Amino acid sequence: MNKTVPTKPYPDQKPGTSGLRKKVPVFQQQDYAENFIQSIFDSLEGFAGKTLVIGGDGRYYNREVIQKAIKMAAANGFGKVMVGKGGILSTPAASHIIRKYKAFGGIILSASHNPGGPTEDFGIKYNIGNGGPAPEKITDAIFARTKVIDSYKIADFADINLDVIGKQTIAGMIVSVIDPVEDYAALMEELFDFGAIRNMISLGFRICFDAMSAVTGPYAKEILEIRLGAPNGSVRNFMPLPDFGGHHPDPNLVHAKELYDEMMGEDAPDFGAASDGDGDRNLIIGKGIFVTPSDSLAILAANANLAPGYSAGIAGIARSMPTSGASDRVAEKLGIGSYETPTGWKFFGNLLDAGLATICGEESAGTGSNHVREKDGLWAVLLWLNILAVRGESVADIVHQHWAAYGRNYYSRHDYEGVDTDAANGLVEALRGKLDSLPGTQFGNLTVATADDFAYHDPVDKSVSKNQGIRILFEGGSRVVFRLSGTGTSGATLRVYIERYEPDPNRHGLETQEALADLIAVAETIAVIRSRTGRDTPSVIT
Ligand code: G16
Repeated sequence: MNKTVPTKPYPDQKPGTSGLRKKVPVFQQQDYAENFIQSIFDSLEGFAGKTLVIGGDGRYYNREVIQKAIKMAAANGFGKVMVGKGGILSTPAASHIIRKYKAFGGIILSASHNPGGPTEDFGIKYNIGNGGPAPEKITDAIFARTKVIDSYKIADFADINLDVIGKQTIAGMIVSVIDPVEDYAALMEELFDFGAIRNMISLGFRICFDAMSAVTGPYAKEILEIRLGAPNGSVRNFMPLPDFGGHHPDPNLVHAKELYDEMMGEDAPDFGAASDGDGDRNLIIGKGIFVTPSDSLAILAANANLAPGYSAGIAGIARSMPTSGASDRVAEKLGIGSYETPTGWKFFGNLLDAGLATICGEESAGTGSNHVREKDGLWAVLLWLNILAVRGESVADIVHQHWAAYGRNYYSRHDYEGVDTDAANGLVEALRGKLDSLPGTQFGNLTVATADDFAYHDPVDKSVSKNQGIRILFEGGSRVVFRLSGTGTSGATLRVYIERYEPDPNRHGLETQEALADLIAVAETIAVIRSRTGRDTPSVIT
């Protein structure tokens, strides 16, 4: 039986960079999740009788919201729901399942790399039929709807047993509980030369993959250990836990420090990697060398043709604006298109659908291709392994050769987390006010060439997205970018992105922060970060 339940709007359901993210107690307020899910459905047309994919990263409150979403999908007229066993679906696997089974769309429950638990973060995002995050047109409509919603529809049936694979019809809708790993693993086997990777591993190549007690555990176990033969224990922290074992499932040098330390140690494995809460981010570390996400994007794109799935070459490379320009040089050499988009995977969707870009990436540890419409952590790991197996060289050798051929983009991001929102907005406003006067200004050896607030003109649907980050570009190609994160859940996070291009191979051996010291100082001079935020140092440096 379907019920229509009266409700009152919440004013704070604006989707951010990647869906709605809030603390669990916020989501636990009466009808909070229901309002958002109904607002998603109310913003869509033509889904009657169609399929909806539902899954999440297993974090605290995942199962409860999945039950609500299934019952609401039934009451709203979907014909079928496909849900991952245990409520589990990594973000890239969900994207693949939406595409493979031609679903109408999908609801993914995740707050990505943010911590989980009763007082930590939760999130809901909607992906469209191409498997990618809903574009701004839809997220804007969802937000508008949340502000006026007065009722939601929900079917009245007992909770679905999510732990048994199988199909049942309930309230006129098919509910299919599926293996979350199988389809995804099969796709990876199509794209990569599993034989070559298996052979490399059998000859003693050692892998260490940290699943960070998050969703990629079951995927990595199946693919790396079972299908590729890496010894038991190569995948660690592989059980998805509702609180990620109390850690941030964020694969960066701060939260994956143990892995980093091991990879810098004496008897380090050949290849270290980690993924985040929902499996779309990646961290790549070779023996003795961390590969920045921006470099990883460039190197993967330059060598993608070594993997069977990309042997015909790639059509173009897209990167988010704050990501370093390293991949632009690869695109130039390959004679293919390069695209600069705002932060947020949703902006790559049109370029991938139109066949303009094949490989996309972001400085925030995301890389992916046209195989799905999300970034994909394990995909990046497997493409690296495929390249290593074919080239027979170490990660460090491959990186150094890449720099020698293309030049090195020294790159770092400084995050100031949990800053007072007004102070952060004030800082950005003040920067905007300075943009016109900055060009030509000299700071030590650095002269500002241009300064602007990045606006993106989508070449496919011609939409324009403004205010996507303050860029200060210096003569010679260095730059500093300032923007506020769209994924935080408390206060504001100021991100400062710092980049310097160094063509001379004799100067490729500097320590990153040292190489960027003058730019870091100029960022402080221009934005007055310390006094505006009250912080002496960044909370995280990546
Ligand atoms: C999300 C988006 C990414 C974005 C990242 C950081 O990643 O999908 O496109 O780069 O957030 O965004 P921000 O700088 O606004 O915090 P994820 O892995 O959190 O879904």
